Amino acid sequence: MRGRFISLEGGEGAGKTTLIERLRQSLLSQGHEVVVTREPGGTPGAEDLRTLLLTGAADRWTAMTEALLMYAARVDHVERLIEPALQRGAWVLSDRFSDSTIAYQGTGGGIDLDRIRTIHLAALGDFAPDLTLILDLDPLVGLRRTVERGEDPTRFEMFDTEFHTRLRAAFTEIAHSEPQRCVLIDASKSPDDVFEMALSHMRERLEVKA
Ligand code: T5A
Repeated sequence: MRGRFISLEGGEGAGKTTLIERLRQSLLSQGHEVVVTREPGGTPGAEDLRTLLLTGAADRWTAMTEALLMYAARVDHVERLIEPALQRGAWVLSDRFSDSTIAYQGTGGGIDLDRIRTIHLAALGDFAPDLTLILDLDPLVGLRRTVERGEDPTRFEMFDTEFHTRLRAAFTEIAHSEPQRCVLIDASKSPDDVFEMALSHMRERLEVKA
């Protein structure tokens, strides 16, 4: 039986990595094979592209170059990791996927969203997650969480507050426009509460038992 593909989306520091680890444990305890991955990245080639995308000056790339690099990485990721895992029945949890390109390079970077959808269609056809959990959080709270973590900021974390505010609206819009695939989760709650909300959506939509 084909596995399930779940993507996690949201602004900076919304708690995706934290939630993914809990979901991984929960799915493992049900006996599933679980593949945890991330974008940009997930395969050796895509991780090389990640370094190009996330390091250097904030204006290193234009939004269209970013979108094309994201898709170059994504095709490698889908063809070499995600699709083979789904075919052998694994559950794939990806920290970001194509909605991030719509939000960051589209709404955030000013590229017409239909141009991004055209790139997606050309690169991946109608390939899409079975479920997308969108973590909704005030961008200032999320950015503060990333600062408190003490790591060097990525290129995108250096973009201004207005950019990050547009991202939040973009993710909300995606959730409202595709309710059959996406759910919006209040990420200002505790990690336990966020996990319970995510699990409850998975039970409802993907027949998860735990
Ligand atoms: N990008 C990506 C694009 O521009 N276009 C694209 O198409 C794609 C795919 C990736 C960057 O690439 C951009 C978007 C990103 O800027 P990244 O470093 O992977 O870069 O950045 P993020 O995906 O934003 O990952 P982060 O690690 O910054 O955030 P997470 O994973 O959402 O948050 P997490 O779990 O690490 O938590 C952050 C901190 O908050 C705490 C955690 O302990 C941690 O310290 N925390 C909570 N605190 C309070 N309450 C909660 N509920 C908490 N949950 C976590």
